[in-house]
Amino acid sequence: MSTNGHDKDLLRLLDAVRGRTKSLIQVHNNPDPDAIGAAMGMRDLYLRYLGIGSRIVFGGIVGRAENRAMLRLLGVEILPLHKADYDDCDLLTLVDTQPGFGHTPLPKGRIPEVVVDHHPAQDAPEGVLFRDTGKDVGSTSTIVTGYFLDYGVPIPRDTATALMYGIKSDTHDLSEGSTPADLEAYQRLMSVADMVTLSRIRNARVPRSYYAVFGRAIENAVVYDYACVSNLGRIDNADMVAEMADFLLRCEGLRWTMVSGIVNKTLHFSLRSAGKNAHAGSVARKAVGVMGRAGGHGHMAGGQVPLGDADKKTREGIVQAVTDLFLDAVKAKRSLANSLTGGALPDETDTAVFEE
Ligand SMILES: [Mn+2]
Repeated sequence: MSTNGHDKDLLRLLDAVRGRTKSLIQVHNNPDPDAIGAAMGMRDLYLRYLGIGSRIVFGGIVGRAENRAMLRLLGVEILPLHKADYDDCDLLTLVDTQPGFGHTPLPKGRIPEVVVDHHPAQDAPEGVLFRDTGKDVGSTSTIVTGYFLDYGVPIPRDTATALMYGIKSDTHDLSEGSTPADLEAYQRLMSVADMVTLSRIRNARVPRSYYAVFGRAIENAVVYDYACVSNLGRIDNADMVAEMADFLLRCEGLRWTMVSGIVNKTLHFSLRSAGKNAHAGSVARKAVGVMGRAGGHGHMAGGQVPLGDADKKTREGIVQAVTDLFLDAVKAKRSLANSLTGGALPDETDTAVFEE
């Protein structure tokens, strides 16, 4: 791909790993479409040029209905992390993540041979044979698409569909954080990808519990000034806090949303900001204080607070503490608290349309 100026990357990669026969491709826990798409691309390149199959492995779960549909409809075979045999692997590839990242556990001392990732580059440990990090692109799928495009390597249709979806979702439809390289990769993939399957992925059927979570998100939402906070209580899928934080941020007049929910013994929360220089990551770190961990970038961030065996009252206290620290960090006035939907409609349902 001419725009990224790294058109020898595929050659360097293949030179570094030639002769390897047992491949594991690991993505971060609870993988997203970008991680899955990029992993599929690496799998196909190894098959084509090294003649070897790969197992795609990760920990956690795939929660979002769209992501589950992606695996199903594109026939992606995956191996749960606990079944990965690192000893019987001479080619470990990390995709959409890097060594040392908390959401990508590795056996102690195991150094991956290959690292391909678009997040800010960390120092790689010695022993990494090929590293492609630190490029100014919005997704790992863009980097992997580049390997194909630079040498005119045909992209299998399912993989093109996955890479396209990966770029789309990591760049918010090619808006925030996207670069010309993302757009070029996306456009080139369009002619190969299966748009019908992509649409079926994006409109995946969801369980009724999905709507129950929406109901709770709206019901429990309190607007303080320009910041909206909602706690979902117990949920079975941590991805929902991010999805609801996005959903609520569309409300006019809001600059911040924070949505939290409890999965097993952990409070998960997501922050979203509509502002330009929002520093959501630093707000998230202030919101957890010393209680847990948090991270993120400009517009979006998230965090977790371990709850242990805390009783209901203690759990509520922790949610309140996170809320208070968040409102302080974004300087929202508590005196202007209101329910999200209060006063938004006339008191009685207008039935005029049904009358003669
Ligand atoms: Mn990514």
